[in-house]
Amino acid sequence: MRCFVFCVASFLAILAVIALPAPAWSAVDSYDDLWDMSQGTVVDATSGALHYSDSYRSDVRDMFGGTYAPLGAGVTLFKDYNSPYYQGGSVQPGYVHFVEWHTPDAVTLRSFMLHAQNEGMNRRAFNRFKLLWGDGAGNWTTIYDTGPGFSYYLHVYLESNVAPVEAKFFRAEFTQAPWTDSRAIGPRVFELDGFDTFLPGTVPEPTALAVWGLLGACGAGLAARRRRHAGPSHATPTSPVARRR
Ligand SMILES: [Ca+2]
Repeated sequence: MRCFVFCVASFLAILAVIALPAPAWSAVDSYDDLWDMSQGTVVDATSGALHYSDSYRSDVRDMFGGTYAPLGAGVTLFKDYNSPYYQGGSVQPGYVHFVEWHTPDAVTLRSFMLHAQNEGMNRRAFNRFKLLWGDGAGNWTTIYDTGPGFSYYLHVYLESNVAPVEAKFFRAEFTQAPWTDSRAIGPRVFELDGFDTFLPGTVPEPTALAVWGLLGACGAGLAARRRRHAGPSHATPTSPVARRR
């Protein structure tokens, strides 16, 4: 009985701790993340940002916290066409816009956040996003892939944990979505952030682990008490390998 009371009291105490208000978290652009220009990130290659003239151009570095572009500083617009004043669309649905960058030193990536916004009517939209890491020798491995058919209406914060990867070279791909207005085609990306932590609230907190550990211990204790009252068990021990099967 004393064990039961102890377990219940401990469980309620821990519940009181984890019931305390947790800091609210909402998706916001970060300017000190692993990939931010403020941390020394360097863009190595890109399919191209919108560039009609020196004063009417975007900059791919602006999706990493930069403010280089005279057109919409802080936001990257990928190219609409290959060259200024060329009215034939060189960017077709399915075209893969990309950017490659590296960090000063290898980092451990555990999550990312992509903030993008089209302009309605599928202007500046993409329908697939891929994130990859590289070995510096031109070999790329996928970290995250929405798969084809990804869609969002107007505004998206795409965020996800990833299997931790230690890398210095990264690549992002945005597949051109069909458009309904040919005056604005190239995807519009506000920010792409990388983090060495998992997204808050998506992994078990130590207190939660303590609850499950305590429940497990209590369950084992109560089961042992039942066995003592019920007499010896004749169950055949099962090996860990057999249990996994
Ligand atoms: Ca950033």
